[in-house]
Formats: sequence, structure tokens, C-alpha cells
Amino acid sequence: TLDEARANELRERIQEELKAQNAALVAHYYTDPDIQSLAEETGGCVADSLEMARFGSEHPASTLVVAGVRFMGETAKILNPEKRILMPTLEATCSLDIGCPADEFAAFCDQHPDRTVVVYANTSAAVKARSDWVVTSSCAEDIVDYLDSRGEKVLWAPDKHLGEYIRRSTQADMLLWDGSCIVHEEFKGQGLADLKATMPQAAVLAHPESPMAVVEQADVVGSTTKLIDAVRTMPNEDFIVATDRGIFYKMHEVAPDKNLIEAPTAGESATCRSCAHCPWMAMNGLENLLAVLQNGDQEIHVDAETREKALIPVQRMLDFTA
Ligand code: CIZ
Ligand code: SF4
Repeated sequence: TLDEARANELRERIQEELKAQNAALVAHYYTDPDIQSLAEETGGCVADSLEMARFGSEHPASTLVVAGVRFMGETAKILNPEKRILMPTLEATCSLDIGCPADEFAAFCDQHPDRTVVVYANTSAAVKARSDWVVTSSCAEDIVDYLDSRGEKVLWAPDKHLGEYIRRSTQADMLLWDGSCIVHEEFKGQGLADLKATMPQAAVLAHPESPMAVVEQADVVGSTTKLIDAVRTMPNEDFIVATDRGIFYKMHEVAPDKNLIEAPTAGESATCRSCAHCPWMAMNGLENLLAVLQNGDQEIHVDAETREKALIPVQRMLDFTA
């Protein structure tokens, strides 16, 4: 962690660079508070992946600095080929993206040509290019519901927990890829039940990347935006939150008097690789943010053919949710 004087100096220099380079900072709710507050102060945005994509496309800046994970930078490039897309580090990836390699995924799709291919935004540009629809957790249910109403069968990838949640809620015919988020996977149903028993007045909020045993106990299930909204609008004083703790920054901001508690994970056990905080989101810091503005080396490129194919399902999502 940085001392305050150093952090302030970095913040000032980043602000200057953003201005000088006509650049906007777009940050995800799971990044560190330092990054989120800077995005807000500089007229950028802090958002979920759907809103990040929309904001980036509508903003006149010629450079977007995407603080989040790689698929978010790639989506920005797919939508804005004329813009320069930088990230604090291109090393920041996602277990869902890693767990769904484009060649294996294409083979899976080829085996099921009768299914409409719906992929979560947490995938590479190449996987998006093989899909019919891209969705995020804020629109996935509505889009699958729409496809189901048209009699379409769905091939879903990569998150099996989100897929199972949507399959139950929409009753659609869905074939699921076997992927998961290493952060949400650590939330435990039994631990949550024990905690709930000690504080029955608390509302439970869960992101649907969490296992079903957790989601089933939640009062509100949804995207990060929906969970933040729940803290603001529900009368409860206490909230047990099953998603990345980076979201607490925004929850505190919109509801400073509410009490936020992390949902239990495997805790001290050796299996908990990433208790309630994404190790890739955590790679975004003030130091590497300033560095990339100075040397421009962590730039996202997507080849033209992949980009043009991936744009179709991404644009479909944006049009559907407009
Ligand atoms: O877990 C993630 O990466 C999420 C929630 C992304 C998003 O849709 O904002
Ligand atoms: Fe991927 Fe999970 Fe990290 Fe989100 S929190 S970027 S789904 S690993």
C-alpha cells in the first residue's frame, strides 16, 4: 500500500496526463477505492461491465484507460476501433476467460449447431466472435427469456452458476459450459446459513456467479449495479454481501449509514485462493495507471476480422438494452 503523500502525487500526475492526452478513465466496481475515486473525480466512470462499455462508446475521448480486467478492454476496442484503449496491466485476466479457450469453445458450438450461442461478457474477443449474443449479468436473464420466447435453444458459456441460475428462472433449454469465477465460487452456503442465523435482520445480496447454495438464500440476486441499488433502497440496516468486496466502496458512498458484511468464504482454508477479492482486479493500481499513461505500452489490440465478428453480438446486446 502507498503512503498518502505518494498516492496524492500519483493522483495529481494521472489527472494531468488524462487531460493532456484527451483520455478518460473507466473503472469497474471491483477495482480498489483509489482507482474508483479517481475515475469519478476526473469525469470518467465507475460501473459494471455493461455500463463501462456504453460509457466508453459515448465518451468523446480519443483514449480510454480501462481499469478492470482484459475482456473489458477488449470490449472497449471492439466497440471503438478508432480509440486507443490502454489498461494499467494487460496481465489482468479472469478465470472465466481462461476457462473458455476459443478453439475448444468453437468445437463445442460446432457440435450443437441447433443452439443459439450466448456468451457472458467475461470472455475473449475470439469467443465473442463465435457467438450470436453477448450478455452481462444485468441483461442475461432478459435476453435468454427473449430467446426462449422465440423457441430458441441456448448454448451458454462460460459461467455455470450464472447459467444455472438463469436456466431455473427462465425455464429455457440451456446447455452449459463448465466455467466459474474463482472469487464467487468461494462463497459457502453453510457459512452463510450460520451467519444469517446470528443476524436474521440482515438482507442477503448475491451476485449470480455465486454457487446455487448461496444464491438460494439471497433476498436480492443480480448484477453489481442491482446490488448497489438494493443497499440504497432497502430499509434494512445490515447487508450480507456475496460478491467482490471492491463493491463496498460504492455501497458506502450511496448508503453511508448501512452496515456491510462480507459473506463467508472458505475462510482460512488453503482452498481459498481469492477470498472475496479478485486477484486480477487488484492488479490495477495508481503506479501502473500512471506508467501506462506515460509509456502507452499496455495497449489493447484486436485483429480486424475478430473485431468485426465480435461487434455483431456485442452491438446486439447494446441495442437490446438501449
Ligand atoms: O464478476 C465480474 O467480473 C462482473 C460482475 C462483471 C460485470 O458484469 O460487471
Ligand atoms: Fe473474472 Fe471473477 Fe474476477 Fe470477475 S471477479 S473478473 S468473474 S475472476
